[in-house]
Amino acid sequence: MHRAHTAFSLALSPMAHKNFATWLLSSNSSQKLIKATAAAAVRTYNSAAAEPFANGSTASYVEEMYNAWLRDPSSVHTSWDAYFRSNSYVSPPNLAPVQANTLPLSAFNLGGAVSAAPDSKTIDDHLAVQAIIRSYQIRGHNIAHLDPLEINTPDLPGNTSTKSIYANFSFGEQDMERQFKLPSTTFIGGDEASLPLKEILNRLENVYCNKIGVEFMFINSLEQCNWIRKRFETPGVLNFTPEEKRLILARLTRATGFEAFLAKKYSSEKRFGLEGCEIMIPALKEIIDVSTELGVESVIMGMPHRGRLNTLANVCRKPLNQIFTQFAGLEAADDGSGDVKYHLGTYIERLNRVTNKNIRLAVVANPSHLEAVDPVVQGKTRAEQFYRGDQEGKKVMSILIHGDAAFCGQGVVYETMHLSDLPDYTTHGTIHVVANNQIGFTTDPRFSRSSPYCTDVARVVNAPIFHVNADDPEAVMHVCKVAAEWRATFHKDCVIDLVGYRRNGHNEIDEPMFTQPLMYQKIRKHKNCLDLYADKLIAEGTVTGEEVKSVAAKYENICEEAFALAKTETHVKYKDWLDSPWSGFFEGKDPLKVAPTGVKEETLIHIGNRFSSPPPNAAEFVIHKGLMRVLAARKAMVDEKVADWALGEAMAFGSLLKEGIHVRLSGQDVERGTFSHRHHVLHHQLVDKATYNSLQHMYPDQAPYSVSNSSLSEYAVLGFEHGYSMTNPNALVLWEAQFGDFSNTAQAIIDQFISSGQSKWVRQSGLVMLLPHGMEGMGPEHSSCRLERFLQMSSDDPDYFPPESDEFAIRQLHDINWIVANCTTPANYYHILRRQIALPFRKPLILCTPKSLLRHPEAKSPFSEMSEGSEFLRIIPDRGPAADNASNVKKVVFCTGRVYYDLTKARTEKQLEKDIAIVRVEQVSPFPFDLVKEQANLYKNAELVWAQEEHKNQGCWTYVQPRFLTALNHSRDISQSDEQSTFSNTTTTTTTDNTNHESDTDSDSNSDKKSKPWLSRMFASDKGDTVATATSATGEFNAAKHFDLKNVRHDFNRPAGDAAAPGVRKTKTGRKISYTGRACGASTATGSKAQHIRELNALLNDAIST
Ligand SMILES: Cc1ncc(C[n+]2csc(CCOP(=O)(O)OP(=O)(O)O)c2C)c(N)n1
Ligand SMILES: [Mg+2]
Repeated sequence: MHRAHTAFSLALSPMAHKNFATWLLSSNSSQKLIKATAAAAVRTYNSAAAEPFANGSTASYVEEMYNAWLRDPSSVHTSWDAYFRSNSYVSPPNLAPVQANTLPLSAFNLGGAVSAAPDSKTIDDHLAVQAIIRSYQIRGHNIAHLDPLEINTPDLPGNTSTKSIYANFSFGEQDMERQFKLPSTTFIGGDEASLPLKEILNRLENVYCNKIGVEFMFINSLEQCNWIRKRFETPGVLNFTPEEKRLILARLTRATGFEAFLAKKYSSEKRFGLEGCEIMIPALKEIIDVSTELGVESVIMGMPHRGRLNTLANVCRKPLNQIFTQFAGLEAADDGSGDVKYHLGTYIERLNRVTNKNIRLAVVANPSHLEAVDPVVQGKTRAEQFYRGDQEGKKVMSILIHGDAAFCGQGVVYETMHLSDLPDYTTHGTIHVVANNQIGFTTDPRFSRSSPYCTDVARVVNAPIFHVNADDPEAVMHVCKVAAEWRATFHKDCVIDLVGYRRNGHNEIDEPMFTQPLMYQKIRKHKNCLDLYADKLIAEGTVTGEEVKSVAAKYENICEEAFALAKTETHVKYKDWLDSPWSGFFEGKDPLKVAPTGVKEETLIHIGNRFSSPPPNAAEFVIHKGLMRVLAARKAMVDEKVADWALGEAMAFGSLLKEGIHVRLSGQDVERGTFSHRHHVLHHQLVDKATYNSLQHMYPDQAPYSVSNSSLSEYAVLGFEHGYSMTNPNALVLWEAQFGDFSNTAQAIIDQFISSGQSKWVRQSGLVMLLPHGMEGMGPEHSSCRLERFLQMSSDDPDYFPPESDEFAIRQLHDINWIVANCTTPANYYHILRRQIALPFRKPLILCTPKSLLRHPEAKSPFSEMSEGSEFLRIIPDRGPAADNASNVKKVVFCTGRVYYDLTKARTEKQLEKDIAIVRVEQVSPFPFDLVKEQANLYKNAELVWAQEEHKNQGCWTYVQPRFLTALNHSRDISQSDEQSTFSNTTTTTTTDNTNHESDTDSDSNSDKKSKPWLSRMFASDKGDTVATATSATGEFNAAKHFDLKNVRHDFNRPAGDAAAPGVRKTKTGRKISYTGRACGASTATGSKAQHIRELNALLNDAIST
């Protein structure tokens, strides 16, 4: 404490930088730096104190100590007093032992002064040399030759020449031959303990200011700093054997040859080539080689467009013909919507020829949204580590590849970085590779970031950053080797910044001279990396010119053969582009059979008892009194055989765990639950970190349960859980938003992955999104999860009533992109969670979850609704007097979610139980057409109303209205000619064809037409012939490819078939559904609590009246 204080005040005192080390500070920013240094001194004091005497980081401290001691020996700690009085080195308390290459100063003949006790000048000079060494280590990267074009330097203050490192110091030419002892914080000496100053400077210059710029001195660990210093400073680290050089050359030849081949064969196609940064391919291979050698068996990669095809071809060794078929515009032979070739993923198992070990490589499919794939890769990696029991990340690792502009521009990079060290999210070190071509589309770095480097974001997690000139293959390989070893040693993130350039425009068709004329003039004259390296190897005699040519020709032949093979392909197969195959999951399964979701009552009782019990060692484990009451209340419910929301959820989790299904719940504050209802983790009130999680102790052979409070991020954490869910279908992965509306900060994950992943990339996911939702007077935020948005993205056709059969529900689920539901009972919540696993396929589930219902006395379910024979109810019909007296019921109110409880209360108060039926739509999408029809038929004389508490333009209304009409039209007599007339706004019907209008009585008779996608139905010719379709098994339709314009019927006012504008279509009997609820609103605001209650009452009055 005392020393920390001293260090702080010394650093702040003007003297601290007057006499010493002023050269460290550039004039214009010195004040800022002094403060920063002061803060850093305090923050990093402990690690600095562990350093041996007079090393770089404590040099100024020791100097000040020494000066203070000269003035007044009693002003310093007695250990320092003893040191300064002694003639030889005495290790002060708490300081690390002398290192192998550290000898007392007195052991040297320092500049001719033969003396047992060095004079103060000698000490000053040594301290200065040490400070110079440290300065190189800290700031050498600022002036390293990183840019192959030599036009961009990091935007840092001060001089960029070497002199700036030590210009203000007083060494002159005469000092250059003086021998200086090397501190233990440098390895430039190798076996030598001292070197002449000139040699010290030369070596430092070479290590830190050449083609590699290492940024690492901000790391808070001395051990890690030393580790890095050793890897870069040790003499000879950059010496490669001829074999190694040939391997680099061969790999570079392939990387370069691949782009050249594509350019030749598909000159007008976009491919986002890697030219200017081809070294990325050998770099990735080096990382993988070294990592495999160190034990890694599976590498999961995420990357954007740039160099993606090259990576697939030359890193993953994906068959070239499969890649080339992507250029041919072939039809798909299977599911998948033909996402562009540089977005598809892949998965390959192969032998690594360098290490002779088997390795799995996956490149995760990624959307255009740059960096969105990062957390997905991390989640997938984490899951793979989990399932392999790889708790330290020794077998599975991730590599994330970034563009320079995206890496610094996209916030999700930062959010993902912050997962890197969290216990339940870490992947034990990710290697980030930035393909830094010093441009983003058309924008220069100086306009796209405010930080000196595009990699600065990584500093927040203390990741070392290795900048390297992409034109120096050997420097790049060294950096990659160090990065792989770093990860294997410390299991922490690190960054490789490959500074190259972009030879062409953003894509190959783009003209870069419009915007970067000078840069491109330089690029045009710049030899490519392969040629530069080949010239070097030829000049030094490692290879001959003929060899270089023959390696290139050989690869071109390989490409030609694959090209010929690709020409024989007639279809692309999306199955070849799956990044997460679920081997064995689909095989032998009936795709339309759902396993039962009810379980034995004794199982429920067992889970309930465990869930409501304190830890087995309850006597020592002190639980908060409030939680004792919660547990007691749970126990009482179990005794009564009823469950509230939290208990229903625990029943679902517990029963799945019993069945061997891993459950993972993640999100902000999920362990307790935002609304303090869950309490899965009990905390010992007296012992830190002592916790008990009963769901982890339900059964001895259960699957693991994990519940994790996450970082305060939606984008990264939702992406992470999505990635986790992709890995293994036999797991229930749930992400919970704090309040439903916060999910919109993860919108890119929702849009780009969750809603569309299957249709784009044939990738299924059973991820559950729990979104607290309900207008409860809490203001514009915290109320709505924006259910309407999820519904709008649902692929459920509003105008198509699928054929009715026993398999209606499962077929709908099979065909939909995701499920959207709003359950009102714990039992239904329990069933829908279990159904996620019971389904023979996986679909994401968007689930509105309640807030006030968590404690609502009526929102409870008897065990009988969860036990064997019970199931998820898509609709919960009215079970009261109205149902017994259906034909006399005057009104049926359909609703979803918590408003149901308000409606029933109002109905009871008004004694209208016989007159008004209330039907809950629990699964909103896919829409339960069949059950709605059934309910409407049951109450045949009743008026039909949809009641919702959300505003009219929000919630379910716009989604359910057209679907109600479709459902109703199937339940009433309605002839085709009648139907014509029911289109009240039909103005320009240009066809006499009625064949697309569905018969209300025989829904199967038109099933062929109905089962066609809407575009196909819309554009079918008058004669009923169909346009060519690319309908996949999942019902996707590639309109762009298959528009047959000859067949297009130009009638956009009135879609053919069963489509109709919402609200205008009526049945023959005039049956329709009307809306009751709030008017449209610009936000989800309901005003003050009082206003909210007024509006809710108005809704209830309206809905509950006859
Ligand atoms: C989130 C997002 N915003 C914008 C874009 C459009 N866009 C595509 S590439 C690109 C430039 C990317 O630059 P950089 O990250 O440096 O990669 P490079 O293309 O240079 O390899 C932009 C802005 C995008 N794909 N994703
Ligand atoms: Mg770029």
